[in-house]
Amino acid sequence: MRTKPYTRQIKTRIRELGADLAGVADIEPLQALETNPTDLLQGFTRAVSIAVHLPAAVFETISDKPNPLYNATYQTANRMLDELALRTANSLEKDGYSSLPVPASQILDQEKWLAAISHKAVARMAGLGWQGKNLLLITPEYGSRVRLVTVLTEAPLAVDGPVKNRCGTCTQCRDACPARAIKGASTTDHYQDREEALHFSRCAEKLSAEFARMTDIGNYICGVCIKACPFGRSTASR
Ligand code: B12
Repeated sequence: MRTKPYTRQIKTRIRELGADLAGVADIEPLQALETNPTDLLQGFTRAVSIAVHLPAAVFETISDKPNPLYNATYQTANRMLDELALRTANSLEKDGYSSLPVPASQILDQEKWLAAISHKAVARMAGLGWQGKNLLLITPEYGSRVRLVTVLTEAPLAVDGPVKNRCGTCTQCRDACPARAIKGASTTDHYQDREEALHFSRCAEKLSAEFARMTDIGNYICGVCIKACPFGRSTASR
């Protein structure tokens, strides 16, 4: 198996299934992440990060809180991502490589707000974008208007590297945040913990105690710091 042509073939397959971005991270640096279960990464050598973008126009319908239109798009993107991850894992398995799809939006620890693994950390190490001041993954193509999923695999794929943070002096996400949760701190690689970038409890409480209880929402969503990011904003709404 020649690594580079096989990696290109896998990425093409993922895009043909409907993904907008795909990259490959080495598992080794990700061992430092808290995972659930703790041995989640055992036996895997690579993590494939897959992104689906949400149209900029959807975010233009948001003012200072989520709305049912964004909620529906959020749910469709999660379904697409879970399907993309499953199809990718099955396809890699058919090629002879054990592979595990990690759900797009499953919270396993409700007290600490933790999933099986951070898709943002995987995506950053897979070169899809950088971790912005809003703590989200920012891609050059779509800004934060992407949702993410991860496939852990033992397939011998060529690794992509992190890209440089391009937030600079911009503070538009901090200024727009309805919970005043974003501190506006900069990082060259990634924040050491969530508190470095956010007043974390303000964000979590706003989404769980207020937005999720709104009529026709019922999910932990917001979308305001995503809308505020100038990267990936459509020309029409700039
Ligand atoms: C729990 C959760 C929440 C909680 C807690 C949020 C939070 N800030 O942690 C609540 C409900 C509040 C929430 C809110 C939101 N969420 Co949310 N959430 C998750 C979920 C399910 C788990 C996150 C998790 O376990 N974090 C653990 C912490 C420690 O990790 P982290 O936040 O990624 O940050 C650390 C690492 O990234 C690390 N890191 C980065 N690079 C590297 C590299 C290495 C080598 C290492 C060791 C570490 C490292 O540095 C950070 C600080 O420690 C993920 C899905 C998933 N499985 O990832 C979605 C997810 C993070 N959410 C997402 C989104 C979009 C949102 C909202 C905008 C809501 C919405 N959809 O409208 C807000 C944004 C809040 C914000 N600005 O942070 C998207 C982010 C997409 C993107 N472009 O980045 C995700 C990835 C879902 C998805 N499938 O796309 N969310």
